[in-house]
Amino acid sequence: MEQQNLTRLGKFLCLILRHKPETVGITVDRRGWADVDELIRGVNKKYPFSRELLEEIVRTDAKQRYAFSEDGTKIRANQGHSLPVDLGLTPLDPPPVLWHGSARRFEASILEQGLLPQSRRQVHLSPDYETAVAVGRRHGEPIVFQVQCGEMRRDGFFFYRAENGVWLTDMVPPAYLIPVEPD
Ligand code: HQG
Repeated sequence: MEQQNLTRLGKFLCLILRHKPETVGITVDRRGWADVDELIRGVNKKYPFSRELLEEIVRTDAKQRYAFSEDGTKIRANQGHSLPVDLGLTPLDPPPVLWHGSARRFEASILEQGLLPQSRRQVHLSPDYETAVAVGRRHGEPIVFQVQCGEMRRDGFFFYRAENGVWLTDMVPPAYLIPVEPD
């Protein structure tokens, strides 16, 4: 299938698996897993869909947003949920710093309140500066914060790494944020 259509279907899959499984009449379990057959039947009511197409979307997704269960009968989004799921990830020691990209219009509020998960379950942090700039640009003029994760960890905060390399934490108080001006 053409990349453009794959991307469109991928966005729909994100909506279902992260936010609104009811859109296609399915549910996800507390770990975020949806039954693959139910998902295919559900999506099929709106668009022609198949296991092959689902596998192509999962395989070609630029951010590796989805994962199949080991036996291939279930699928979930690796991160980005607003649904109340617990991915069951093991806390990990983070690198000394990670990065968060946001938009200029949120800067004052972030410096006052810290990073909050807003509509998602957790705050998303990028492993490198360039990725953070790209994440920030989705929202407008990008700004980037360097997040002092080593220090946070020593102070008792927990960090998790989603299967696609995105780091997750519950919130980041302003004291651990260093604004970095993009070039
Ligand atoms: C901002 C994408 C005001 C935060 C990306 C962000 C990522 C605050 C926005 C993943 C704030 C929420 C997540 C505060 C945080 N005051 N604004 N106190 N605290 N914000 O989309 O991190 O393509 O929910 O900076 O690549 O942008 O979907 O989070 O700008 O990995 O797979 O509130 O989503 O991946 O926006 O993006 P989002 P995000 P996907």
